[in-house]
Amino acid sequence: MGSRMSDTPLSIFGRPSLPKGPTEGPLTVEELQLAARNHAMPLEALRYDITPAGLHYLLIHFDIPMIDPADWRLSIEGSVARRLELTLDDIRARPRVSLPVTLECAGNGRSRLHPRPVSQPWVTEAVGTALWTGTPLSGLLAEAGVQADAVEIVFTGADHGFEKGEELDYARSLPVDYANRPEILLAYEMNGQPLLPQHGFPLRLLVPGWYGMASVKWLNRIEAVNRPFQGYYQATNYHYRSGPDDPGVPVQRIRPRALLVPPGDPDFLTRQRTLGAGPCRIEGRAWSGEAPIERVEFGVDGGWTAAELDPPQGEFAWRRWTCLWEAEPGEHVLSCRAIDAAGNIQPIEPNWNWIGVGNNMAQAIPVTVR
Ligand SMILES: Nc1nc2c(c(=O)[nH]1)N[C@H]1C(S)=C(S)[C@@H](COP(=O)(O)O)O[C@H]1N2
Ligand SMILES: [Mo]
Repeated sequence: MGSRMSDTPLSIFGRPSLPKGPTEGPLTVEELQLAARNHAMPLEALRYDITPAGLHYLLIHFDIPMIDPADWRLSIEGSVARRLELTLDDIRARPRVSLPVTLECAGNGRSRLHPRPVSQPWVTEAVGTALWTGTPLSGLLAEAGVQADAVEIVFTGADHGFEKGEELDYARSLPVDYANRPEILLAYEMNGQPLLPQHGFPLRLLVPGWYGMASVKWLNRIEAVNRPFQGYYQATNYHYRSGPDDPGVPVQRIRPRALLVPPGDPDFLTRQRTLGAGPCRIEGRAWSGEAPIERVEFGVDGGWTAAELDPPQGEFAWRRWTCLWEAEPGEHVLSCRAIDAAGNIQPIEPNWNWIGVGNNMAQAIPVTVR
């Protein structure tokens, strides 16, 4: 018992301290606690063009704020000609746009890294595609009159907490020019319903094509600033860093990824799949925030075949693909990889970095064919 305790940090109470950096050690209770709060999208939900809201992944750093829409206001302030303070009805009265958008957490794939950065331990399914409805941010920025000296727009959510000893609001920024792109929305509906509390009710920013961290939930303040924003989630976190002393480069667009719906039936505990021999229609989805999806390949035991692509359902949403597989009896590992029009090809090997972001290594699904 004593010796087990020393190498197993698995006790909620009086547990030894967390590993200081990436680790090969057992999963900690802190990671389990995060994984239970922030769920992924079950892979079978890749079958839907639009992910039902309850199956969409979630990533919430602090607590979900409870917001009474009657008291809630959005302020647009800072380096603007007119400070605006808007109710939800004011925002709903502005031009209305709906866009299918695939969101993916930058940490997706983290738990497949060796050593593993200690954080939300995603496997491969921190993704979802919703039909988001809102008003283009550019219209409200024009109403407020962003001044010529402004360089960035800062977006702040109502949630609040601590990370690495710093007391924080969740806040992110975009360059002024980027913030004016037409696809950037202030979204108040997801799949035709008001946002759920966990997805940012009553209003969230949506930055299509970028990893999820850019799409600030529970948005209540927009500020035009005249120097680059240095907030924790902008300047410190969400960087590709080689080690603790490397400032790294900012995480922005979603790297290409394809996922397949695991065929056959799962074992409850291991999720090992079993299916019958013969022709098997494999289906999946592929997306990239860098450029349109150009090709998807389906892999069996290290050999690759081109998949068929369905028509795209929008510039910012995943694309369905299928491939007919002649399943032969035995043990196999199924995989897939996406290639985009900018020539980005999804790697087979892990993309390691200090905080475990952007690991788009190909999925690997062991199956037994009988
Ligand atoms: N205010 C706020 N916005 C946030 C977050 C957060 O914790 N607080 N998490 C971000 C991250 S890291 C991701 S991946 C997405 C997740 O959005 P979803 O939970 O709606 O899928 O929200 C982003 N916006
Ligand atoms: Mo995320």
